[in-house]
Amino acid sequence: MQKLPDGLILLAGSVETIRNNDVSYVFRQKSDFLYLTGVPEAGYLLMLDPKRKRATLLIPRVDANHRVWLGHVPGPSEAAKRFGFKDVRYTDELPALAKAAAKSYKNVYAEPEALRKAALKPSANRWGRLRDALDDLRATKTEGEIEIMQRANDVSGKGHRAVMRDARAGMFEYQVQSRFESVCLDSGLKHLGYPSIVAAGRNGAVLHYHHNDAKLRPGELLLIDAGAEAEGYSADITRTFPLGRRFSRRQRDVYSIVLETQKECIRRARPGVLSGDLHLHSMRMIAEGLKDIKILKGPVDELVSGGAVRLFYPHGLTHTLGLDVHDTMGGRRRKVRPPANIRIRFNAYLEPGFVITMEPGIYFIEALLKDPKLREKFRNQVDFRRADSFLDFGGVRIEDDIVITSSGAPRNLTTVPKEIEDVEKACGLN
Ligand SMILES: [Mn+2]
Repeated sequence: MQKLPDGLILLAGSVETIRNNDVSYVFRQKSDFLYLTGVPEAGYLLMLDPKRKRATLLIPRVDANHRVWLGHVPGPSEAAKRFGFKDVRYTDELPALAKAAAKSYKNVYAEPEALRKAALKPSANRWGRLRDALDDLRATKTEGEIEIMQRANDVSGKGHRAVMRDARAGMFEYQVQSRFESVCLDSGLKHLGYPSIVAAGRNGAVLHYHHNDAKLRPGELLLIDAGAEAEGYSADITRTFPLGRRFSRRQRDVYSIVLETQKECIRRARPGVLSGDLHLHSMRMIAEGLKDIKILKGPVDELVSGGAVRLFYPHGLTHTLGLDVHDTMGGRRRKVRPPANIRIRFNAYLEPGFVITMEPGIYFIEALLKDPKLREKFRNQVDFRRADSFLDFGGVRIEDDIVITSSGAPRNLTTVPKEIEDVEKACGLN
């Protein structure tokens, strides 16, 4: 209301989505609506009237039949208490309420769906500005939000530790997934922030692998990227560990490059630092490391600017995290030019209260390494014969969730083992 004092503000929550016949998809509230209301129920609306400093929560009017099938649904006084609103009305009252309130304003700031429900004329609507205001607000987390995100991380971390302890050759990837997800559900977190990636061996080189149905073989690496959400706020954690008690020599070599890169980028994640510069730095460190193990050759600057390092590290270092696993960045990213010639989605000056991931990786991706055009283009910078010998390796990614703080040192929400000896200890049984 402070950001948009000159218009009526309307937002719609999610409604149930039919999967087939009378079966719905699992319900997930829209992140913006959850952010402003904390309401996890379907069919709600929100009206904010800045001049009168009034927030009205609108709840669906349900009939007895609905209660027969779905049980208890809060009425107005219960919703007021549970969600902390003084003013609660039924959604079928919205057109009359909105029409009266809109008389005091020239503008309406409404999500298209909410505008339709309010039966207001679209001409005065400035949805883009509401979108931007919400993005700005959501980009910086409060202490309370960070506490919830710590809980999502703690529970997800427990799941990751259980996976390290229990995963062993002979199991299937979906059994590892089940181990992780059962810990989260068992701790009361019913939803994941994104589909779990459980990738053994060469599947680890598929960035958004989702089949999760291969058998785990001894000596392979297992990469698991998984996080649960608490009150809508997601964790986003990746670990890579050996199936078999110890990392092999080459697994250790590649893992160490990724780990050192990740730790250095976390150390540098401070207010005022451009996330694009961190990404650039991570590319340099990975190029350096791949030179050390004789996969890349030539000056690091050229490996980075020419794109050779991108064959092995083709994704971003970091993204914001919150109610969406790839969260909002506000208007901040539009104002900043990315460093060098790198193309990245998240490019903004870090601010206190940002929660971001830090997730460098190295992969041996057949689709890139076997591409004749790329082989020709990078023939002086990549030792392809050596790189080919890693095609069964898969990939390594290590990902933690970091809070940017005003005092300087970043706060790491993720507590899953990542140092080589700690990982080997945590994998003690497999
Ligand atoms: Mn991530």
